[in-house]
Amino acid sequence: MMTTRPIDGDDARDLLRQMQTIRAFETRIESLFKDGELPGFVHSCAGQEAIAVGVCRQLTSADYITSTHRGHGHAIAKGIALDAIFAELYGKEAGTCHGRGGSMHVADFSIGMLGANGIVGGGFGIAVGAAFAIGYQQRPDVAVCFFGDGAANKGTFHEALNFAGVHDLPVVFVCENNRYAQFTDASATTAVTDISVRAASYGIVGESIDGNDLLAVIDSAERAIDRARAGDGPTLINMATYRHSGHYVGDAEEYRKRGDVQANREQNDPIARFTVRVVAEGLLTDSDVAAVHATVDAQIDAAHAFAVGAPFPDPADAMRDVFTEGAAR
Ligand SMILES: Cc1ncc(C[n+]2csc(CCOP(=O)(O)OP(=O)(O)O)c2C)c(N)n1
Ligand SMILES: [Mg+2]
Repeated sequence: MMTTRPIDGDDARDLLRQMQTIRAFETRIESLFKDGELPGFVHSCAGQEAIAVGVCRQLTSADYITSTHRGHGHAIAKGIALDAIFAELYGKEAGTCHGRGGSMHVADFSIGMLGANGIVGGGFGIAVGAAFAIGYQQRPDVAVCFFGDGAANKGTFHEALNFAGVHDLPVVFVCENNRYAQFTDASATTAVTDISVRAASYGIVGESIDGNDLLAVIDSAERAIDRARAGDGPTLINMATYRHSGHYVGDAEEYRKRGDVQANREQNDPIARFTVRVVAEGLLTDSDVAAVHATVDAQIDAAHAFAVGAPFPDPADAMRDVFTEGAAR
């Protein structure tokens, strides 16, 4: 496994900025939700930022991603406007889905973000359909399906990976293996710890990596995406990670040990690990890092203020966008 891919100072700054943007967004959202300021339901991806950033770094806006209920990081890494995702979570008209989607249904087709999804395992078929369309249209693009370890036990996983394998589709399946599905440890629900071993059943390439090592994520994603673009078929990647927060904001977390959570936060934080590394290698200084954090905080403040100040949709428009143009009513 190559984990020493060379990056320069500009790369390091940009990668840190992206991961920190996701972390700061999630931290802010979590506190707003706890304060009763934010409506809906929120699942934080804090702790899993390296996967979203490392994978989406290899993608253009013509490539597709499908996401999960824990999808803010994927949307941000794919390039969604911060104002628009913040407004979406507030249910405002300026949101990416005009406030109709909220946290679990953020989507922005203009950048190839085909949607977060409240249905666990709901992204598999969408990603494979998108990859089939890419092949049919003979485009050079790829589709990436982000999903959790729990979703890997859904029937849709088998159907989608088998179909993708049979048709050699340009799709990459990225399992964010954070060791829990809702309130259940993976050992109680999943017969293997490495989801990528299942790739053999579908005649596709499987790989397992440390998903909290950003550079390992970049290497692995690059290999898989290059393979898909070259017409060499799908890849299933198991990316080991850990979620810092509960399943959702407000989870009492009785199913995991405080010490384990603390140890992962302190020793396995993808942002801290990356920061220590790039500072040690002389790519960034401590003041560069502080400047990135300050810039990100200012952007989150601005997006938050925009979302709070933005108007709600007009109730008269409640049925708008429910039916497509010309559909029977
Ligand atoms: C079809 C379906 N079944 C059950 C649920 C309830 N549910 C929401 S998240 C979740 C666990 C998902 O675990 P995993 O795929 O590992 O994702 P993670 O939350 O760890 O990111 C479950 C069972 C759901 N939303 N949809
Ligand atoms: Mg999980």
